[in-house]
Amino acid sequence: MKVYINGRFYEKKDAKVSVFDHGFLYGDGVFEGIRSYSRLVFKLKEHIDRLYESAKTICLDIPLTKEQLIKAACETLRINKLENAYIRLVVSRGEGDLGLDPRKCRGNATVVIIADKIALYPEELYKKGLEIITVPTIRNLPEALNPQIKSLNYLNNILAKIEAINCGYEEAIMLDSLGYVAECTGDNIFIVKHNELYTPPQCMGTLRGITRDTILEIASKKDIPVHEHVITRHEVYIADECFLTGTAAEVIPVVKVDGRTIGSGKPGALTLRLIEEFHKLTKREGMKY
Ligand code: PXG
Repeated sequence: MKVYINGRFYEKKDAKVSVFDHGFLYGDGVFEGIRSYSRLVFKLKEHIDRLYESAKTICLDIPLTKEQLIKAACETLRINKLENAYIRLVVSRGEGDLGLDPRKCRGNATVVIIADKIALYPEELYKKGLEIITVPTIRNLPEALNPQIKSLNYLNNILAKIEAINCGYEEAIMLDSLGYVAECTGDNIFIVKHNELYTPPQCMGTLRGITRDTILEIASKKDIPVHEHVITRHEVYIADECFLTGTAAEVIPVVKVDGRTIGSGKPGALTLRLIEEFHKLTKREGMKY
């Protein structure tokens, strides 16, 4: 495997950044997770735009133009001879000293691109559906650390993940500070009621997921009504169907939440239809490399 760091490719064993990098010392940086399917990078422009938006809010200058970064990401995929891949872009504040002050990182930001294969959940779970629970750790408040910033500070979500794992589950629902359903640790959540889709609005402590947006795009084309509306746990329990969306997990059905069976206890018809439409789109759309 070859890893891109600041314009050069390194073998995996030599792909290293300084322990004084503020990404390591403070989680000071931003990232994106992207997928490619059959040599097409899915929604690359959307991911790159979101990376630059995250960087803008934390006042981090990415030392490449969007076009240069897109070129570097495609080059990393080609050099690693990957057809179906997972791409991790990381931009950190760079090397500094032992102080929070980002001005101490005098050099450029550190840009890392890793391309590898991933399958987040075993294939059978996509057929059977996931069982998940609500956990005590709430999602970051937008006025504290806005969940729209995909920062290297993922401890909020990692704590929620640990709570789920400690209870024997793989994924967790995180609530917002008002007790509404926000999202999962690395995925957005949807429910289906009477053949209509409901998902929390992105202003309520939910990342505006690119897979989420893709589902909204498919729903609009297929005339499936969508409501971006606050959701309570009660509404999840009594939903006909439930599923999660994310670049890593793609679209995965949920069949049990906090011990309540969702709908029939099997992945729902609309969920399965959306999974099929999603995969059709990933085969058709994307940047060729
Ligand atoms: N919510 C959160 C908190 C996320 O981190 C999503 C929703 C889904 O967004 P996208 O744009 O991917 O549909 C995410 C995305 C990982 C990993 O390595 C996590 C994400 C993306 C890629 C990889 O666990 N999170």
